[in-house]
Amino acid sequence: MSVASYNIDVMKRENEIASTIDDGALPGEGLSGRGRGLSDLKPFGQVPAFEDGDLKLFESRAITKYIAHEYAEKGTQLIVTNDSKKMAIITVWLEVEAQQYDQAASKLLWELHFKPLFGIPTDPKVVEENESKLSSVLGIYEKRLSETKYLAGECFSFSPLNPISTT
Ligand SMILES: N[C@@H](CCC(=O)N[C@@H](CS)C(=O)NCC(=O)O)C(=O)O
Repeated sequence: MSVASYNIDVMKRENEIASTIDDGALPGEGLSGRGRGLSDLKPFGQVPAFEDGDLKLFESRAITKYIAHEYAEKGTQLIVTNDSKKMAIITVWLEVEAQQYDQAASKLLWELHFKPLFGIPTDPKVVEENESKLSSVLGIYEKRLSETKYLAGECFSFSPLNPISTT
């Protein structure tokens, strides 16, 4: 299962949704998910892609947000629908994950985990740079978590779930 698909799997488990997750690879596409077919489902050739009836989605964060809304009444409550301010705070921490945490963490994952798996030498400069960036982001998470129980406030939401796959 790809890193981005893992987020969706966690979200589905939290909402107790019983369905299988399809990482989107077709025979011949290999691990990359690029290649023939499914171009309407994954226009950038990346996985995951997601279908629910006539709805077709790509981008893991859009998919997890949809699942949290669509299945809000099922399983763990992961989203606030009736309070704009709480929703805005959840969005802030989702953006922090996408724009700050993931930028550094996914580069480290590539350098320290995937490159060695593929026999590609790790670039120590990229590692050093991104360890420093990640450390700053984690410092901000620590400060936030000393003030509130969860990143997005006193209630659990799907904000802390997205970083799991790269952690
Ligand atoms: N922003 C996208 C990123 C998706 C992504 O990076 N997918 C990777 C697997 S985790 C992929 O398909 N890589 C193969 C490629 O780019 O060819 C999302 O969150 O869905």
